[in-house]
Amino acid sequence: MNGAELLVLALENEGVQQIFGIPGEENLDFVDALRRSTIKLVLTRHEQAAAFMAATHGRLTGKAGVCLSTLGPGALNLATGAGYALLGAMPMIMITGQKGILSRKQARFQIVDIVSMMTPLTKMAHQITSTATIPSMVREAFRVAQQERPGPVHLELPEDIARTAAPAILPVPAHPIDHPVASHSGLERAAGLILNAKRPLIMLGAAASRPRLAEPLSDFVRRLQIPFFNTQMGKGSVAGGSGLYMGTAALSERDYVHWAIDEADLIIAIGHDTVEKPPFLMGPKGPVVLHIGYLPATVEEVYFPHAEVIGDVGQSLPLLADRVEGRLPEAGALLALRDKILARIADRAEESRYPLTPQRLVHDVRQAMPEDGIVCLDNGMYKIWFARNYRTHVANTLLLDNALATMGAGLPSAVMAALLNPGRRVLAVCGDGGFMMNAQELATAVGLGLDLVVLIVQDDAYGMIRWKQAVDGYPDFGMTFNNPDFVAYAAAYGATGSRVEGPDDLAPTLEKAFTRGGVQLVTVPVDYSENLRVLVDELGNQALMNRRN
Ligand SMILES: Cc1ncc(C[n+]2csc(CCOP(=O)(O)OP(=O)(O)O)c2C)c(N)n1
Ligand SMILES: [Mg+2]
Repeated sequence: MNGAELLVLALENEGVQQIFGIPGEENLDFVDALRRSTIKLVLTRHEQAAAFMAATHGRLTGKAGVCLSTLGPGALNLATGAGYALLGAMPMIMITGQKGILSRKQARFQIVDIVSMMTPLTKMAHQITSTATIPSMVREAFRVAQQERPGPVHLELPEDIARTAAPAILPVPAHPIDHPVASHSGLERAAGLILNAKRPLIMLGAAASRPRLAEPLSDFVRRLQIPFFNTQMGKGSVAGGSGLYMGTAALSERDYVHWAIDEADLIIAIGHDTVEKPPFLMGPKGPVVLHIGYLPATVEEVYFPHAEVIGDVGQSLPLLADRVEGRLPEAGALLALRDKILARIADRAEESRYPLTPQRLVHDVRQAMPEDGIVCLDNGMYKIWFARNYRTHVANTLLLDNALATMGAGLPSAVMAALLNPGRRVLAVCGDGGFMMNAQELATAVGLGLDLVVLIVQDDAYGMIRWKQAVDGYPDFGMTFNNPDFVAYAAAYGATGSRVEGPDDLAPTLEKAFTRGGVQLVTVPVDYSENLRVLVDELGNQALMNRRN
């Protein structure tokens, strides 16, 4: 057995079923060991996409996804994916090759210091320098990647270590890890705050979307009957129509959901992670914030909780509910605002206009998606509209990145979601800018034989930046571009393309695309004048009126 075979054995021991990436010659022993293993090698067309796929595996399953690249250029291409997994708290292992470390037959050709590059982008980055350490290093890598707060880990395997004879060491078996449970005093303090609140509100943050939390969270909300809102990455974590959903905070202030936030005297923030664009801004005047998380909150200018319940969230929630359930006559105080908020959000959702308004676009996508369908967003202006307007009923059915907020992850994340959920509808929603950043992964999707629909929101521009430019009073400059013919582009990959050509055409076009199966590309033109009308004029005026009152 050589080092590469021992590494593959250790990965099998962790339950790894597929590795995404692009090998280089320094990985050939590793690839050969994969050939003789149970692990499938999924080739992508760019390492960045491989990292997005592996990270999404971690996000959706809690088990680290694995990606692979060569040294230098390939490893550098993983950097954005590392940042995505680090900020997004997604467990991922990145394995990269390197020239031999025991001699330097090619001098410095292709060598850059990848471990140093990865160090600030990961929870841990190591070069493997001895075959004997491989089993323990791999176990440690998965433990670190998967344990709260999850994130990426990098292992570099130099080609001579890969080829060196390895001692027959068994992989280190994984043992069950229980998270520490919240302290009695923390739970009592929290219960006291909740019992005293006159207008309590729950906020579900990014960590609330951990796959194992869906049930305890839903139970908690149902038992307390306190209304809740989400951050963008906390969307969909309460199952079913609870009647308690108050909205999603896609903006930091002044949106309709902030009517409730501004009225609340206690916000119970479950799993909030300050990597997200702030869902509300704390200031000297309140409200009181109770932070429930696996780890203490980082203290920020805009987030400095007054009390915390730290420990396994899945265990904290029932313990807390036991202390307050049935003793909260004011639990629903803020519910009076619910209808008003949701009605404002739904405004113009069914308006027939061509090009489509973002509201109509979100509405029609929801029509085409069953409750358990998964929508994976890239980054662009439409993300704000989906976060505000798209109602979710099942955990992790709207995947978006409000942490690194990188363009280019929409399609790769959807490829992973489709691979993991072959029976469910999966839709990638990308801008015409973001789609083109990893459009080559259409080839990966077609090669994998996936059923996947990609919706391109077309404005022939980097719309979000164009919008910011306008809002900040700059002249309209430099943000528009020419697009390829997306239908022909899809056909070139062996996928099928279609265009939405009328105001009422989107839902039926999506329906047709899902029914046909395979990889389907649908383009829809969008009218982004609503960005100014709603997100600036309407909400700006609203804020002024609120101030006058
Ligand atoms: C990799 C990367 N580059 C640049 C940005 C900055 N940025 C955020 S949104 C955006 C425009 C996105 O354009 P598009 O994908 O067409 O979506 P639209 O806003 O037009 O709907 C840009 C350039 C980013 N977030 N990520
Ligand atoms: Mg665009």
